[in-house]
Amino acid sequence: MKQHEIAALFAKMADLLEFQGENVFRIRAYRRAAQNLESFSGDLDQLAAAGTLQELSGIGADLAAKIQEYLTTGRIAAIEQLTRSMPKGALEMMEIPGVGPKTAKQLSQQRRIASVAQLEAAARAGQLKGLPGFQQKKEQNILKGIEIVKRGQARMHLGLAWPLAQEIARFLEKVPGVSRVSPAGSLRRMKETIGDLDLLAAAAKPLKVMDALRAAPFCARVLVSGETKTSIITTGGIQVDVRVVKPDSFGAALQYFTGSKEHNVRLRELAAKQGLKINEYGVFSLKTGRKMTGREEEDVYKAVGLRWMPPELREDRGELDAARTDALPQLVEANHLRGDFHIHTNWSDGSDSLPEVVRAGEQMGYDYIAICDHSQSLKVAHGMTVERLRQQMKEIRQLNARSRSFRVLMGAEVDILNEGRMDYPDEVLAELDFVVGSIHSGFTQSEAALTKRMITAMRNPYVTLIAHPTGRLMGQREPYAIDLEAVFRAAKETGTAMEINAYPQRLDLCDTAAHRAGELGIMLAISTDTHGLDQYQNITYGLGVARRAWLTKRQLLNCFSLKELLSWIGKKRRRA
Ligand code: DGT
Ligand code: CA
Ligand code: CA
Ligand code: ZN
Repeated sequence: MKQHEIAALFAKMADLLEFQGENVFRIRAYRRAAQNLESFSGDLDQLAAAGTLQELSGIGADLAAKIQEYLTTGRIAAIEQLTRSMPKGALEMMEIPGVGPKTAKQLSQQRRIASVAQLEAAARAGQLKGLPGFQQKKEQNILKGIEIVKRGQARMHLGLAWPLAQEIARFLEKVPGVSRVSPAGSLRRMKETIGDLDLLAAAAKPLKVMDALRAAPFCARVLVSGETKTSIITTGGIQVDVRVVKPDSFGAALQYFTGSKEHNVRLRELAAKQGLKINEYGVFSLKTGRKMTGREEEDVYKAVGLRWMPPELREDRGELDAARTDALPQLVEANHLRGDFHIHTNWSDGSDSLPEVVRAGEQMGYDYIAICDHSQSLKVAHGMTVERLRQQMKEIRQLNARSRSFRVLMGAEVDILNEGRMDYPDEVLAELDFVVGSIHSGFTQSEAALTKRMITAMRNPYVTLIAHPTGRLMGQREPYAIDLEAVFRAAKETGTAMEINAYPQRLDLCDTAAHRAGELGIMLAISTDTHGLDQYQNITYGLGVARRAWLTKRQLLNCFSLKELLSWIGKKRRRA
């Protein structure tokens, strides 16, 4: 499997030589050798031992010596030396799609460009046109290439990272010799965005796992690969770090690589005070150096006198103190959830029919769902007129007549219009079981105006839940200006619930806001805003936010039984 690493180095060598303006035959020789190595399926170590590396197609004495050097030392000195001689920024520029060695050379020698940022500025200002062979199109291509690189470096949302991590975990579990696999890092903590994916495996022979990983169908590029860690770029352009440890260190490694870094620093401080050292291999006595434990994560915490705590809490937000005083919350769990609110069908902008959506909700194992299609003003989403809403209610009543164990609540996602008026009259809202209030327009209003608008809606006795309270769409739209503290006070006062919208680009409320809401004693609800059947599964991400917010099942409307739920909704209505 080392052939892939050497192939990558040879390809880099070709680029470096081209930058230096070296002999084209030499450059071509490296490129060809890289390609041949890439498709070689034998054992390089064996060839090297037999002294027959030169029998490989395209490998002469010089390249055979370099392969031998890599096999024995893990590096190729000539390549490192050439890398050091490159002008500042040139290597980074060569990573940009559309910028090869020749262009990078022009840019750094003729324009003294020394970073990607400088390159971007020059291309935007149209300053590259004078270079030989440069047309305007090339400037545009460079800007596009920079965009692609930046996107690759940007953090991805959970909806992308989670399924990929599951796929890679399943792959690792099937590698012979692997006894345990777990996601780690920010993904295991269910952070709303993920920098890179981290996975951990236990195996007696880690190198075998590394070999399998480099040959995996989802692996597009190998960044580094050694005894304990392999980093790859997937075919989808995502960086994945996989660490493999011996089974008796699995718990310690899992604790370490789950993080967060801040949590780990705190935990290690605590350990040091007790004469202990914690690292990724285990818990050790500072005095004797003896390893005390490390197989299970629980043992690591126990060694410093703490209870195990869920990864979602490990952000250095007071969880270690809470663990010490036995004040950790009993976090909400997937099997506590009895229903989902805020579900769309093809009566507005959902893609599936009411019966299909209902059946899928039942298959989620829920006791109830609330169908909440859009209201009349939201024309882009085919908002329903009062007449259509009443037709839908009729169909829901018919569906309910057929099932005793599952209840479909008649609801609507009703626009909160300017000034806080609702998009259906009160007598229509009164016919519904569940009303979601949403702001979908006028995002540019002042903070004062938006806050007042939302609070006015919350004073309406029929509004059960405020959907996606800040309106953010990650990567697309910032939250609108709203005074959440004032909104939360109104929620408390009026008995209105606040949503944790589980759609991965929204996750709105976010973890810290939901935590604050929980602290103030406000009822919350996780809902998926499902527009297609597979989106019911997004509940996982909303659950992650709720757990990161320290919430328990008593604080979430969708952990209530149907009876408790209806009574909770009725309380606000009766109070008015
Ligand atoms: P990300 O990838 O930016 O979303 O965030 P993480 O938390 O996944 O961070 P990452 O991938 O850099 O590292 C994974 C874990 O490894 C991290 O959560 C804690 C641990 N770790 C990494 N670097 C350090 C460090 O310098 N000190 C300590 N104590 N732990 C570290
Ligand atoms: Ca990570
Ligand atoms: Ca990482
Ligand atoms: Zn919606």
